Amino acid sequence: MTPDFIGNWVRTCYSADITPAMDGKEVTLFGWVKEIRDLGGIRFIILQDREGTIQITVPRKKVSAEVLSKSNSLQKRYSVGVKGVVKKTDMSPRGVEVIPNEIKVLNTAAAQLPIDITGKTPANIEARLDARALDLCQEQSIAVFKIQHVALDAIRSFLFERGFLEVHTPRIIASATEGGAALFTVDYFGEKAYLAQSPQLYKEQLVMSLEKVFEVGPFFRAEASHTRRHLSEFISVDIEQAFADAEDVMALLEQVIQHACKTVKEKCTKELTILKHKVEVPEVPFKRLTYDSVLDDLKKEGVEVPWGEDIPTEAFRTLGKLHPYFYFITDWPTESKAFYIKPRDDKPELCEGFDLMWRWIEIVSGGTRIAEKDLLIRRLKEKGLNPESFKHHLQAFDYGMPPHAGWAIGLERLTMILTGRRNIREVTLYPRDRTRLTP
Ligand code: AMO
Repeated sequence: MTPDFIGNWVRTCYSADITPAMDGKEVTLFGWVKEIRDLGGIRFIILQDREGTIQITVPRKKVSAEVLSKSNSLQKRYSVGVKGVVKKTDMSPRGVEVIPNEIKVLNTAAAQLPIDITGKTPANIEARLDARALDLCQEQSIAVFKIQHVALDAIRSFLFERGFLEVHTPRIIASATEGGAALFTVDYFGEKAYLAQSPQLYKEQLVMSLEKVFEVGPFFRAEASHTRRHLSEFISVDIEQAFADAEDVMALLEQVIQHACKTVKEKCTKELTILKHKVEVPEVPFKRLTYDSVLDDLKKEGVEVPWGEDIPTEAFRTLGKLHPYFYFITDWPTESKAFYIKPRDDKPELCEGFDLMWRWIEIVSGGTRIAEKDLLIRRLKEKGLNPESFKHHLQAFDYGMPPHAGWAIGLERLTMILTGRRNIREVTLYPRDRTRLTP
């Protein structure tokens, strides 16, 4: 079948814009065939676009021979244009239908689709990811990424309004920032380079000039673990602020999270209904628990974590039951955090690093940074890192590095919370993990 040319057709509205009040109006729609139902004398075509669906009703005896033949040729996922008249009706779920005057078939689709796009027969996640381009056409998938878009837009505007500048730091780097184990190596013109795990060192250097910066972008971790919350490539929303400490950026963070939840709740009612999910707007300030108090609480629950160690996932699950919403964990042992986190002045065995948790999942990590060069060199050595590999970064500390602090939100993990999805792969367009490099 030769596809029709789009010609001079211009979309007048999306499916979701059509209301009974538009009765009698002519519209031009573009989209895809989602379902076809035949009732003898009438054919119903459910047309889907980004914003939803609309019923195209073809009364066989009343339409032209050409419209009839075009409508008979349609199959699921055909890409089509429809010019027609809006009709108010009690017979369709939305109270409206469109009677076509002209149909253009812009492209055809395979007769056998690898997954059921109506969502009636849910496929498992691997089958969905194998056919990701098609899977993303499902209304649940579209709802997930619209919510992510709205949340990120809310976060960006919030930061712009508070004077943060958006920056872009390198993805190809010469030394590790977040521990050496989880690095991907790159052959950089014969020299060994790495994919950035975070913008940590660059965002810190930028506070000397731009003072308040943020960056949204992909970062890379060669994660050995295959879990429902780890990816090899994830989107990080990073901020760094001069003349600030952990308390300042924690206060900013809880407002950012509250604002993102509020905006999604207000603007995404349709998407949340599709996903059968509710978003609660959290009250601020969030609960602040110290690492020591967390260990005590866990002990009471029969879970022992040796002091100084990171908290294992199983212990976090127990903690998540005790605190079923957002909470901070502060005052971590200095040893458990990265070299750039500032030890407390009064108790150097503890540091000014924090994590923001949602139930059992860590969604943000941040802290006050070390601004003093000698201390930073000492911490690098204590972590078994060679200061020589960090000489370009360390040099910045000779030029008036101000006290500073910052954090990074894992965008996919935030999206999981906002959409109620339990696997990070569902909220990632094209996830990369240990076993998946395609599509
Ligand atoms: P951290 O390593 O804790 O901190 O990362 C910050 C946040 O990013 C998300 N995240 C991930 N999401 C999916 N898959 C992964 N493999 C993954 N790794 C991390 C998490 C996490 O809380 N430079 C510091 C941040 C800072 O101090 O500013 C850092 O990278 O949600």
